[in-house]
Amino acid sequence: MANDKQSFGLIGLAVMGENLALNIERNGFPIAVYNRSRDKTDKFMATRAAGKHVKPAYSIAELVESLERPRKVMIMVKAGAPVDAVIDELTPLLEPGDIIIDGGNSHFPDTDRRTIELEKAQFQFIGMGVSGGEEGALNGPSLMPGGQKTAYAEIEAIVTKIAAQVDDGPCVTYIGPGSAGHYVKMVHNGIEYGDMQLIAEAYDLLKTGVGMGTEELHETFKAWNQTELESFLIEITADIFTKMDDQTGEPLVDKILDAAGQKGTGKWTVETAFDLGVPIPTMIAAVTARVMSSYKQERVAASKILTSTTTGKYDGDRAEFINAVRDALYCSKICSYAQGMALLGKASKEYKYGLNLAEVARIWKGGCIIRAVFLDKIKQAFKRNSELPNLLVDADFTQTILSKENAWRLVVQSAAKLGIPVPAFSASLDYFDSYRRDRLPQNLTQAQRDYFGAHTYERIDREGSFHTEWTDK
Ligand code: NBP
Repeated sequence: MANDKQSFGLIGLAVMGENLALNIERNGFPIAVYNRSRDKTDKFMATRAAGKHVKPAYSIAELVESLERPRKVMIMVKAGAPVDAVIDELTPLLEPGDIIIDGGNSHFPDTDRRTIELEKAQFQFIGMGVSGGEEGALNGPSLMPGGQKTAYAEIEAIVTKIAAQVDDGPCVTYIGPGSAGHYVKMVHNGIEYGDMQLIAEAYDLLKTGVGMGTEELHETFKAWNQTELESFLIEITADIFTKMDDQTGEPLVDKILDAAGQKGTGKWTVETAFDLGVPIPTMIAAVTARVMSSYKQERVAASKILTSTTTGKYDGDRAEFINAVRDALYCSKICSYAQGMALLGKASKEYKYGLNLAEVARIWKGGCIIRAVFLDKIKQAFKRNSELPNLLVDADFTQTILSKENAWRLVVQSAAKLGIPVPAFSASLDYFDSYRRDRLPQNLTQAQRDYFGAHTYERIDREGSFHTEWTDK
């Protein structure tokens, strides 16, 4: 009987799958779940899913059998080969018109390939970015679905209910065809890398340059969360400074090894930016900073050789400098988002995604890791002008950044003087300084290329391509 069937199927009961399943069930959609290792399913059914409208399946065939048509099956497993393995197992059991949703962090070229393969087999396919971690998945993530519009129409009722809800709607929208959803999620993660690195640099300046302890750091970030910087990442940063280590009674953050990993999405964002020729120096700096941090042993050894004469302490007006760090963080953040949105704009044209950047900013306002009050300003900027070439030239952002520019320069100068690395702050300032320059020194680069390789150059005063014999030889 049709009403015995479940509305939705989910494969993969790790952190994200479990929480999404509970979110979907809580919103009134009976769900069937399957995990490759049976013990996870059993544990889930015996604990968090107990007494809920969750039907366990112990084979993919059993899962498929339990679903109403067109079937909607979401795959929430590790990105890469596991997704293909699940699709291969799933497709012989499905019927034309059924919908497969890949909710993991799949690399967008994989999503394009799967879209073609699955469309050929008459299945509908949605590549959907999901952001918000464990808590978001359970209580309302930001969702970035891409693929066939007809498939989106089939899942719209579910995704609009389970997504985070903000003042201007649910944090989900149809992103675009093919890999549009996974592309936008990838750039979201690149921006997340940038935000996290910028906050880490502000922390270093306040800790090392100003001499703040964790209590004052907590108070400072808490106060910053009442300003234009208000965001999930600033909020959790303030919280982190209050957590004491159970074993030593000292601040836990000071006991954590300073080596961060970087998984696929940050690197992929950098790669695609180079492929499309879009400058994203802040995100590149953020990925590089994580890579550099992983050279812990070498850094410790080098610290004993490359001893510095700088004191590491700022000797100017303390309160003024703290405010300047906040302003520098905000200006750098604007540059980082300007880069991310410019990358999305270029990708939209190149890959024919048809992205609505105001909508992208809107669905990031809640649920996801980069959620912030600031995203509303970005939404407004793209609403004012959907063809805005860069956020920096939106009147609102121009005014903000120019009003804080001196503070930003003070911070980057001071960091250089003190020997505190601020790769993302300075990459952002360089981005600003390069973008606003009507003439950059690449005329010299072009002259050099023509000199050694006869690469030719263009002139500023005449049309055409020119070559010069630079020497008499
Ligand atoms: P993981 O990325 O840790 O993947 C674990 C799941 O994949 C388990 O259910 C595992 O089954 C299953 N799996 C693997 Br591994 N190989 C499989 C195969 N060949 N066939 C079937 N199942 C297989 O889980 P996650 O952290 O929940 O993330 C899921 C996806 O969501 C990933 O793409 C991730 O990048 C993305 N994501 C994660 C977060 C987050 O905060 N964790 C946030 C946003 C997006 P098993 O139990 O049998 O080993």
